[in-house]
Amino acid sequence: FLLDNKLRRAVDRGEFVLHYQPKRDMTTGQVCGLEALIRWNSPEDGLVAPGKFIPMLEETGLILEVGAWAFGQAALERQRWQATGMPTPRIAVNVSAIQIRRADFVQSVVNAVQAVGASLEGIDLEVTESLLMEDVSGSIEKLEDLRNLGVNVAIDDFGTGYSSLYYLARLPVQFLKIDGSFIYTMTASGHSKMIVSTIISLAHALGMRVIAEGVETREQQQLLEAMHCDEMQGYLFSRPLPAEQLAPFLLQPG
Ligand code: G
Ligand code: G
Ligand code: MN
Ligand code: NA
Repeated sequence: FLLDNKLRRAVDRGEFVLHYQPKRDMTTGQVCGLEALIRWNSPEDGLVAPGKFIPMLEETGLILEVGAWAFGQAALERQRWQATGMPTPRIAVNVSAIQIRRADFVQSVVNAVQAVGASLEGIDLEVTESLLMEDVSGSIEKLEDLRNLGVNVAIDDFGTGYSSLYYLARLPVQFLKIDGSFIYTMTASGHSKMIVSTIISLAHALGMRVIAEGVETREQQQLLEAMHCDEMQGYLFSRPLPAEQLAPFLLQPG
């Protein structure tokens, strides 16, 4: 209950920040997108990772408020970079089950960016596969509304849930993100390597682009290149960075 109160206060005081992890286009070598990853800048505890507070935000329902804030903040920061003439890749925002299950989810995203005087231009989202499979018809409808607003959708942590391939083909989704656990074990395990290459083929057959997450070594990158993976994300390319450290990164040539 203590954390509960601290989080309520954190929401009221605006103690959350977004860090941005660049995604690299494996063909051009350039930054082709950013993933927004929330942190809690706590006066008592410093920068707190999302694993430590997202579950509590979900339990208390505060995730609705914070999740909406994340969309507004990402749209606003992107608009500010754009105004300074900086290259402005698309930004993907993570969403929780509790957010997307709500009938007013799409409208809440639209409202959140309008409230800060920004637009949805260049904003995408990431959602886990189990979440979409929970309510396929409801998901399809919302994802289609989002696509009509120019928002791309990535299925996050792909390979760890229970996807129905039947439904996967029907979801209006543009990206699959291969879970980092497969990338991590890929160089040692023939199984993981086979799973990764199969996911890449599957995604391409369905007309989706593939993002490998958690890429930490050159060896992993080279394997992924040989498998025609489209994008990579991970410490090898860049850690998640605060907005003010991103500028030099976005300006560097591939
Ligand atoms: O670095 P990392 O510790 O940033 O993120 C851990 C987890 O927290 C990831 O699974 C990520 O999807 C989730 N996460 C990060 N930012 C957000 C956010 O703004 N909203 C939600 N719902 N989840 C987030
Ligand atoms: O949203 P998602 O569950 O995909 O969150 C991505 C998580 O992976 C974040 O916690 C992020 O900080 C973390 N991450 C990003 N790159 C790497 C990496 O190269 N290695 C590891 N171990 N974690 C990473
Ligand atoms: Mn993600
Ligand atoms: Na993930």
